[in-house]
Amino acid sequence: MVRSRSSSSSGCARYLRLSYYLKRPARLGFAVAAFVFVSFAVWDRQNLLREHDDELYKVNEELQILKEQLQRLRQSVTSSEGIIQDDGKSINDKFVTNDPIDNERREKVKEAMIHAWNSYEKYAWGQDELQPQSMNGVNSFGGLGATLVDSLDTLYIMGLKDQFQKAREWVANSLDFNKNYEASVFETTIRVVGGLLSAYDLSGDSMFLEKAKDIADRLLPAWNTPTGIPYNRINLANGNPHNFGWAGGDSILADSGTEQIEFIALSQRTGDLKYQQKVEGVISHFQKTFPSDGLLSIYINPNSGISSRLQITFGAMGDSFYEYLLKAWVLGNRTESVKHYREMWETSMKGLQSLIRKSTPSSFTYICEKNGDYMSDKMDELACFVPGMLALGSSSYDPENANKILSLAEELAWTCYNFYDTTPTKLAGENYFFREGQDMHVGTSWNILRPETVESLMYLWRITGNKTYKEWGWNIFQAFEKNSRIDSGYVGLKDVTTGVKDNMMQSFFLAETLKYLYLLFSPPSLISLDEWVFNTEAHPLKIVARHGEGNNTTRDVSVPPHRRNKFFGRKQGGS
Ligand code: DMJ
Repeated sequence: MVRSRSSSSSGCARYLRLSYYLKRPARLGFAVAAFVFVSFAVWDRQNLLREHDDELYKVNEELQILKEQLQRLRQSVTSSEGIIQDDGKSINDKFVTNDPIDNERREKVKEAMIHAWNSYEKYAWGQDELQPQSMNGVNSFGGLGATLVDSLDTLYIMGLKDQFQKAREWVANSLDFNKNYEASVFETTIRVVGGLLSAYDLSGDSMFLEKAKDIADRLLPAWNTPTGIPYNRINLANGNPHNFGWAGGDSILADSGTEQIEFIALSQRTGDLKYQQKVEGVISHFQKTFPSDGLLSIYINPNSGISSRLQITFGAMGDSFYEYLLKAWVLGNRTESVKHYREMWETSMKGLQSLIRKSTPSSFTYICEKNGDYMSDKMDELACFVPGMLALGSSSYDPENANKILSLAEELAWTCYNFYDTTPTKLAGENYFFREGQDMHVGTSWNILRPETVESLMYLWRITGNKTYKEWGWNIFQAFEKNSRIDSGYVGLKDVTTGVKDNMMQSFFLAETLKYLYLLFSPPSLISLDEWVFNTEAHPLKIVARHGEGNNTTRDVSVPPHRRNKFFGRKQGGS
């Protein structure tokens, strides 16, 4: 038995010896064939598994897109019962307040929108902006129907169904992006991509999404730089990007860091990650060298990533970069994968606090600008978006810091309101200087119908419940009615101290100023801040979970599984 067991084991062992095969070529041939066959079978199976993995990934992505479309369809059914089917006189009870004064004021704002829209329709239909005094249109953005696209969601939210429908037909049949025009990447993104995406989110009409994709595809080559920081202008027809001549070859901070939420939203809605990857590359670049105060110069070289001039501001050219750090986190459902946006934003808010000063004698809180080491006591009205941003971001701090941030927001809102209240027309100038013993005084004295202060009032009222903010908003609205309304639309003022009028109805007056005022007198459930995030042009985008994510996962969704596997395989192999 013992012998026979050992002979049987040595019988098996001989198959492992090379000499066994070398003795007979037939055996060798058979062994090689068997080896090739088995290797092929294993390789083929692994390939099948990988393909299966890829397929599964694609199916999951499609499923996610279908889910989102379904969600939007449901929403548009709700909307057609509530918002859009409405003729404006019988808006769904859900969106009417119990307060007759609010309702009356809201109707007044809506009437202002109808007046602005009718004027645009009559004198400038399909053009970028209306010049109300001369009663003609101008194509200040390359002929992309800026006012029309910027107004879509405002019309929708206000229940102006016929106007929305007519504008929708123009977008479907006449909006053509194939223009030999050097477009601003920033302006085109916030107004056109943002406006179309918001119209899509509200209505569920996929034509808007197709159009948003078309224009975003034309903008994408702007991000092809060594650092990923985009050039700020691009030819819409041939895709040649470059920077503004006056910026000496540099890119501008706000122009380069205010595309995140539109492009991430576009990736979420199309399932194509290329948009998200481009704009997130910019943030990854900044993240590597983010300063401890989180404040970046408004001039950055897109080739080297270096800022040769240190100029810091929460006003023109800096503003919405900080706004989008917070809003990319909100749009990303405040999950782990977008945590870095929140962290960067909180760092920048520490930096912001280092720029805060108080005026004398009245103790108005204001935000300085910084040029090198020099602090300038100048604040743009543009920086009046800050109170709203702080209020929006305040709730996720610990209670002590939340209070501190909210108090700062309220102090700054008081200053911004006084930018309006202290002028003879009760409309704010473009910027203000603060001098020892003299509080604030107007610097550049025009008013171009900007929204930032009423935007902040809307956030502050929603977040604190303090009705004073509604009163301030109403006063500002009345000042616009008194000074800016003419028979053929709304104009800005060349000078807020004299009331002399200009000849331009800015598209953001319809997109932002009137929308925020309307929402200020509406219940907070209308475009709830829990479900929507406003882009910097006041276009609400629906908050949806990022692809393949639950609420608190850390998975990197920008890399499909087969690529992750390959990368992991290479690392494991040590090569
Ligand atoms: C708008 O286009 C946007 O709000 C932008 O962020 C700043 N400038 C105007 C409004 O003032």
